[in-house]
Amino acid sequence: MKTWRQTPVPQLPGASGSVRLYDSRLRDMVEIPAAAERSLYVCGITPYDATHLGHASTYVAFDLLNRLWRDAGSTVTYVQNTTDVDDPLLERADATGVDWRTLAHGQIALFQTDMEALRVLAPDHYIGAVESIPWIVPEVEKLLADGLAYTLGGSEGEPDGDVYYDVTEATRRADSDDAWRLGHVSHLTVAEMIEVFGDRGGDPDRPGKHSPLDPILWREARLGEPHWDGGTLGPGRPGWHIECTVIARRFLPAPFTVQGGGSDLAFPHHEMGAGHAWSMDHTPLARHFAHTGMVGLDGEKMSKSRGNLVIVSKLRAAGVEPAAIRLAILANHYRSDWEWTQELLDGSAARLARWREALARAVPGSAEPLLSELRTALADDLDAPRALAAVDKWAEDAAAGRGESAHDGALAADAVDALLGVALR
Ligand code: 5CA
Ligand code: ZN
Repeated sequence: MKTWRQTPVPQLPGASGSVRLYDSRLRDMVEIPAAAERSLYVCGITPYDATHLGHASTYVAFDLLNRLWRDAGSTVTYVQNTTDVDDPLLERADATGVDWRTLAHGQIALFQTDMEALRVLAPDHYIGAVESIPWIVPEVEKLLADGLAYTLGGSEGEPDGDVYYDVTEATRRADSDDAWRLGHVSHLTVAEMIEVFGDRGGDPDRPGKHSPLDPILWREARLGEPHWDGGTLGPGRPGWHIECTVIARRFLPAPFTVQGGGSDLAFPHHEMGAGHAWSMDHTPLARHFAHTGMVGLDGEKMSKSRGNLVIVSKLRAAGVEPAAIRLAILANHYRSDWEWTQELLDGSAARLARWREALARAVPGSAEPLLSELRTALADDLDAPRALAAVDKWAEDAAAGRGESAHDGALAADAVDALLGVALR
């Protein structure tokens, strides 16, 4: 699938080094050394509604990592999917009388425009679930053949032939520290998993499953639902977790460096994806898992299903500058849960104006130390609030002094652009 237009990144003198990142599987900080190659998979949107601030903050967070690795001289391979066929998308299409493909294509186009406006670097591969179906079918067939998946007989209202992943059997086969077992990524207890599974795309109450937590791998065609050739599986469509697993395996090394997404994806999505990958070829899916905090509005997680949304494209249409939106996101640490407010946005627009005014009055010799502070802050678990404070200080010094170093103004602007993704000129 087409990705969005690439944002130019200014070249900076010197280079970033290793990055400390909180790995949510290890529940600890890890030191990721600078290396020639780095790989990143960030779970993309389900395109049934417009991009909201929660989505945007997740993509901006991983964009910081992407930028930092590039600044360290790494060649980064970045893959993002889009879940362009799924239950919520089909339900929305039905409810609004729009063809599901038209809905998905429209929302993907809008998302890509938002990402471009927010200067999120484009992925190297932007892959839809639909286009990945021919790669998924053989993997599900193999899991069945290996006894790690099973087919469910029909029950009331459900046809024969849905294929489920057997989490108990996969856990039973775990034979090394690296091997996946249920809870390997999310560390939730079984009771906690069961509690959230139903709200996060799972079907804990479906009769006949070996475990309530078994996720679906292949859903047999239902009347009126889109379906594709599934080889020996019969016509149908894939389950959510196997899509990301197969896409990541196809376009990235095994294991790749970081799997990213919001904290709501740790379970079941990243948990099950890691399981599928291990079951496929006894290699971890990703070396590290990183999760962003949830953005809320009026005390609740911002979500399409709740409808309490601040939509990026609507803000832009109302004349809000994307750089101000990006700064509002960066004012919060990516791992914290935070609230979107109008004051936050107003404050960010004012900050952007202060930084811009400072460019022409830069104190001579001030840009190199700023660049190094930005690198240090971001290398410490992507500490964007600390990076913003460093630019604030730099801008205050510029406003207070009589300097007007064109060199320092230009270098500071390049540093803010390359590392924070905020264009000041
Ligand atoms: N298509 C799947 C991933 S394969 C999906 O979760 N789509 S989504 O549209 O629901 O979310 C896209 C990304 O935004 C995910 O990484 C999700 O964790 C993140 N996200 C969703 N809501 C929020 C929120 N309120 N705050 C922060 N991140 C969020
Ligand atoms: Zn995903």
